[in-house]
Amino acid sequence: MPEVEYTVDGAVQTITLNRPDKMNAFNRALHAALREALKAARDPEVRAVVITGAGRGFCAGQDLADRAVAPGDAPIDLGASIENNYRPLVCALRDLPLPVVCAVNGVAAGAGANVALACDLVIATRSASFIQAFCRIGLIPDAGGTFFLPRLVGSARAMGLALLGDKLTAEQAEAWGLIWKCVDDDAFTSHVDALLAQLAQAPTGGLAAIKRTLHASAGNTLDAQLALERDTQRVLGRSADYREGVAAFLAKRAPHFTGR
Ligand code: T3D
Repeated sequence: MPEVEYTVDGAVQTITLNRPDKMNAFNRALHAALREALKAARDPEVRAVVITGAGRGFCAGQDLADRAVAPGDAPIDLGASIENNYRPLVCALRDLPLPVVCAVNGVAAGAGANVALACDLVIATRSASFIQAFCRIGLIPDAGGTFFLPRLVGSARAMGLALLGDKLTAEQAEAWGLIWKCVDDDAFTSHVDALLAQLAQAPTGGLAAIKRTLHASAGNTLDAQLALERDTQRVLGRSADYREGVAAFLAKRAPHFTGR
């Protein structure tokens, strides 16, 4: 059974983390397969990506059974795990010039929670939850957690989540602005499908630019950001999708974007 399954339907690539008996925890094989899937998402036919989990959980973070850390064992280099696996994963999600939706179908713990937060839109079932489990085993929130948490929910809530490792329900996560939306479990699939259909028909280059510029704002001054907006709008103004959007508006018809 492959650790990650991916399929393309129309312009939507669906990536499923597939170790359900281990709550889709990350081992080396799952990391490698996920990297492969995200590479495949660069196919020009793909215009939106969704990542979800098989079974009742989304992802329980690092597979702790992979770690030989009994007292007396030689210490292991977790830095290498971050450098070779989690860092490239978060960068791949951020750098993909497409909207990436994380469809959190159940618990998202440890790096599983933060990989979700590295995606562009997070939608979760009402029964899902988010757990910064790292403090329970003497680690810090990785996979971008120390970056995303304070930016998304502010430092008081970020500290509380990271220091206490309590379960945050999807409903609370939405109320706090940690995720985009929490929806009833029985409406989840149809909600996710509709979201993906909308994104896949949108002006893909424009969405990629929105993603890039919003992310860039975290490290920019206002002046630098205004310059980036000018330069980005200059490029987008030359695109076929911009011309189509304006023409469709003026003709009072639905636009047909090609992603170019
Ligand atoms: O090491 C490095 O590379 C550094 C990077 C670290 C990144 C990290 O992610 S560190 C944090 C690791 N994750 C955790 O600490 C979370 C551990 N899991 C849990 O707290 C709970 O399992 C959950 C809250 C996720 C789910 O709880 P529950 O009660 O719904 O399910 P369960 O019964 O605990 O788990 C179901 C099965 O999945 C179970 O296996 P079994 O007994 O049926 O054979 C359980 O052992 C397994 N499982 C869950 N999480 C992990 C796991 N197996 C390995 N690693 C896991 N992280």
